[in-house]
Amino acid sequence: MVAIYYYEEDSTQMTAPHDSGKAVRAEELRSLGVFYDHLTPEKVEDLAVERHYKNRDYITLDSASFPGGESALNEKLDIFFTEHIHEDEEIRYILDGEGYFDVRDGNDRWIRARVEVGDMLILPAGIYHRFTLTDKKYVKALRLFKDEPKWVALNRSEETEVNPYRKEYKTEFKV
Ligand code: KMT
Ligand code: NI
Repeated sequence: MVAIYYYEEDSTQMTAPHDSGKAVRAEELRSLGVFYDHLTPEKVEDLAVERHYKNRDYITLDSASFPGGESALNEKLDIFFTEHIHEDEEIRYILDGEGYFDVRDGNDRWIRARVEVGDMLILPAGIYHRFTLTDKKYVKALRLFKDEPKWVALNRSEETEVNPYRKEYKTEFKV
């Protein structure tokens, strides 16, 4: 089951918990436009139909099986952990292993969600976020998309501040 808390900056690696001890309720995530639920695979299929998620793929991140080995995985993780937005939802269902999703709250603080098997997380377009593995360094996830996969990550910059999807996100969720 998910654990949600304010992220604490410290000198440990990104895969360490960074747990400030200040818990965050799922409703608080909701107010940022983030959907979280713990679902069976059957319910995920219902949700995919309801929300018109037509495309999908599966991703496994672990150093033993990642194409190109550990260094390729680390490069990928550096990209995932660079703060960014997308112009589409980021929809993830955890099939095995664990991961951390960090999202910015309205005061630009990081909220960290540790997700594990059965956890579903949907990040709205325009929210600043990043992802990393836990110290177990292993996750397997289903990635769903409304239409064609939009992979582009727009790293936080002056440009993303004026991106129309970012602006729309800020207006809708008053952040
Ligand atoms: C992403 O876009 O951050 C990912 O796909 C990370 C792996 S999904 C648990
Ligand atoms: Ni992303």
